[in-house]
Amino acid sequence: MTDEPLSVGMLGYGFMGDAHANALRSLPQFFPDAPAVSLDVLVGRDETAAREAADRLGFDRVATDWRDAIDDVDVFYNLGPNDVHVEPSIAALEEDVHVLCEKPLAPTVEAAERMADAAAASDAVAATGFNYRFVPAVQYAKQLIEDGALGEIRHARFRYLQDWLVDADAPWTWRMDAESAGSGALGDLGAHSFDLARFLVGDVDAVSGHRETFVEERVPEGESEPRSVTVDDAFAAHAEFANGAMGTFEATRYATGRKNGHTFEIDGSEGALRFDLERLNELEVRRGDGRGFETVLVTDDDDPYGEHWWPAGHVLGWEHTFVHENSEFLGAAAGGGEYAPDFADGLAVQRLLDAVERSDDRREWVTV
Ligand code: SOE
Repeated sequence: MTDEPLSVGMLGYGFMGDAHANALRSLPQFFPDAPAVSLDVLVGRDETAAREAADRLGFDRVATDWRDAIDDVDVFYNLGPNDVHVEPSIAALEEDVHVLCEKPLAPTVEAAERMADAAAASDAVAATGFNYRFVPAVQYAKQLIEDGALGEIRHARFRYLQDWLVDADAPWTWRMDAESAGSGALGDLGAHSFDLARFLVGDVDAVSGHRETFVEERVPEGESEPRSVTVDDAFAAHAEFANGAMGTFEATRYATGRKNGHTFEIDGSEGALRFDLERLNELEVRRGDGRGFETVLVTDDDDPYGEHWWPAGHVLGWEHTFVHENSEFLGAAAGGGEYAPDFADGLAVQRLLDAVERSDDRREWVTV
């Protein structure tokens, strides 16, 4: 383990830039054993906007071309649109620079395969930004499943519901463009669900998928001409897990009144679990032949990451998932350890997204 701070390059300074920069600033106070970092360079195409963001987030300098950033840093955060995940991440890994790339890993399976190959050939750590694995209640759920508290898993139901496109006048963004994003609600939201499903239940063998696009054109902010929406607004899928469990998945940007409703329910022969991201400190657990579900508040000292934060019951929020994720990622980067979810996990999820699309195109079940 090196004593020098790890120098950080970050591409992108929107929502995810804020989330990761906030996490990096929190680490020294709450995770004092995490490797120290220095915020070296922020990458953005618009120099003025990047400089303003660099000042706000605490970066020393800016670069308008990612190629000028990756040679000089130890760790590279790729937080750009999905099509920008590919070449910069591969180039960084070829230089043995550690990479944390946001999800979904890429716009296509072919690109995700190239990224996973680059990760396999590199000495660096390659992380995919599935931050919901780092919710303490999700890790508690995993422990329960591994300890056999649910017995044999029969059902897994995942839903990710948002409503920011219910308004037909909401502006067009890159998230609605197939070339930049790959897919819509499927890749943006469903990717999180598929990752949690793999984490908690196991591999998926086959899917039957259905996608819809409800509004075909939208106008970009500040422009007058509409652009086509070339991705799905919503999807639903049935899934067959390798362990025999049945899965259902649904994600949408049109669930009126739902802001970030990521829920799952897992039913087994001996017990069951329910989780709702909008109540992320809690896990509802049904054990044995009890009459209903017990609500477990997952904030004790001996709960996952509990000792790092406040006394029991002083709840955590969405931003803490990024602190946990970054402590694990940087620990692996500095210490040469293993990290999950890595690019192989990102590729596995990409194959599921692709299978849903192929299944919908063909109107039949497809093997993943
Ligand atoms: C937007 O739909 C979004 O910010 C996703 O991109 C994130 O991955 C998810 O965590 C919250 O919603």
